[in-house]
Amino acid sequence: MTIPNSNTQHHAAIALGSNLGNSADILRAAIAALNNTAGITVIAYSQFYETAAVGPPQPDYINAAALLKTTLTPFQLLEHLLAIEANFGRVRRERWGPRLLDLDLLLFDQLVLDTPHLLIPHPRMNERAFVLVPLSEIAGDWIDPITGKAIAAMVQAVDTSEVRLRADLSQ
Ligand code: PH2
Ligand code: MG
Ligand code: MG
Repeated sequence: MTIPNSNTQHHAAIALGSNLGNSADILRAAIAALNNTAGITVIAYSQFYETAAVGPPQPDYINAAALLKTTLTPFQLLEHLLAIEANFGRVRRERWGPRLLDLDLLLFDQLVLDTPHLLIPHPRMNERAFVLVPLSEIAGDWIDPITGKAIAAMVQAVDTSEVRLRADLSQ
């Protein structure tokens, strides 16, 4: 397996989520922070969605997705995502518990990567409407390298009834 090097441009897709604090402001600031990171350009981001929490009982989330162009490796990109989460005050407590900011790396070109610290594609994205609905807005044609299916087809296979567009928050 070859890890992409730093000389070339890659495309990456990420999921953004927050269910503590002013979540829409936090997501907007996180998108700006990503775009201000050397080696990362935000090409597009989705509208914001209010979604019922999956996992332990906790407040609804605001979720979105972003499409990046990057010269970073997947591991460097992950480090930046974790640093931006930390800058927004995230303290890791229980798994799947409430958070100020969660940035998950979903896809990186057509790479399939299985390491203890990083799995690409994100192993649960195909069952998560709160990931697939925003992602399908900006990357419907992207083919998941595991299933061979386009994101636009994958979103058809999940229950999207608890993912509500918040057009009012999405400017
Ligand atoms: N993130 C989780 C667990 N549950 N539920 C929603 N609706 N949105 C999320 O982003 C989310 C979640 C763990 O990262
Ligand atoms: Mg997550
Ligand atoms: Mg995460």
